[in-house]
Amino acid sequence: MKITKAAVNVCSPGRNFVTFKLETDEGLYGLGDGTLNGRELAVVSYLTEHVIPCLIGRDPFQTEDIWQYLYRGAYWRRGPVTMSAIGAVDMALWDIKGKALNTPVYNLLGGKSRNGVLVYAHANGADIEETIDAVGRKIGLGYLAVRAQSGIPGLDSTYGVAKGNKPYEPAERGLPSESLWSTEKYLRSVPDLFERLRKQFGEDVHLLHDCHHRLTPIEAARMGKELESHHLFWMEDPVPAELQEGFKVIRQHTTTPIATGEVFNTIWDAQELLREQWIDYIRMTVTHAGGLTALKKIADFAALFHVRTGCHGATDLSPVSMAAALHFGMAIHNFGIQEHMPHNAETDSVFPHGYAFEEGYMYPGDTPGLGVEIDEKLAATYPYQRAYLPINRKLDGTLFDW
Ligand code: GCO
Ligand code: MG
Repeated sequence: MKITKAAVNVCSPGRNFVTFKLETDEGLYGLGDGTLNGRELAVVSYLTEHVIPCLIGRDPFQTEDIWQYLYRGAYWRRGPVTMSAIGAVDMALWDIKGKALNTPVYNLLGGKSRNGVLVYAHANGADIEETIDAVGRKIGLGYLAVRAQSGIPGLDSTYGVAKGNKPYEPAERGLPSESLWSTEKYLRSVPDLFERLRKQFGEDVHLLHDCHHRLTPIEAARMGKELESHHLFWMEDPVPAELQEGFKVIRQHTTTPIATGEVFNTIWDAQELLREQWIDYIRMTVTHAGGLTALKKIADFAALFHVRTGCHGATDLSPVSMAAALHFGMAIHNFGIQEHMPHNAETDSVFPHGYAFEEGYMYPGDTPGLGVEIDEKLAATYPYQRAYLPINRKLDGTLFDW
């Protein structure tokens, strides 16, 4: 079998998605997600100008060789744009492989290791009362694990809290909006939120929280300690992770489990965190980590150090990436949990798919390959729109981490 054609589709059914499509001389095609939130067209150009011409004529079964060709062959390694482009190609190749062998992708990754993929939902509220209600609604929908983010008293808007009645969406059309930040106010409010949530919902539900890289190691250590009695499933991205050693301080002070890695793109971003056992969950995605080929190796390496996966699954990852994550989560042994933010109805109709949610778990379905399609005609009715993630400033105006 040979690759005969490749193209990139950009659409915006509510938010932007970059979808890569590979076609073969045997009439099979594969899809991959290359969406990099807020920097979508950089990946499109990388794929169109630099990658597609090199793929024509290759054997799509050579997932390993093509991965190495794109990673080593470019000379310029790593980085979110490069790795999302490689991720998109790799996903499409596995999709083709599954279709050619007439089997779902999870069977190519080791087969089923579990009955379903445990997922966590998002619950957001402007204040503690609203967040408690939102968590209750997610539990009512059948979720067994819920991430809770609440507005902070004294701050107008903050990470994870939706504007108006719309679901929280991590990108906005137009230029970046700005929010205000106070670590002091944040550190005072989070323990109260989880105390109230445990009182209300008991110990059975898994509760998670995302700090979104906003603390220093010693602040994160304090927060982890104060949250210990509320038994969080994890505290996510407590600090920016460029300095992997920063996690050592947190680890020395608290038993609250730690997750990080949604912005990582290769094993080199995490190898010290893993080797030193400073984290409990690694959150890299199939898209941004360079595809299933790379993520499988990362998960196997993490397994040596008792680290499980907790892949990023926000709405800025398309249904193609979601499907890949579910096949992956079904197959690997050290799966921990998968993030699940349901896409809007427009996105679901542009990307018809076989995966489904039921009673706390998701299932990739048994369609050969990844089990996702793209309706290109419909996609064309939702053209690309420039959009950005917000930025964040401290109360005195200093630009801060978002
Ligand atoms: C999460 C994330 C998202 C990201 C967004 C970036 O845990 O789901 O932190 O909200 O910020 O996906 O593109
Ligand atoms: Mg996060």
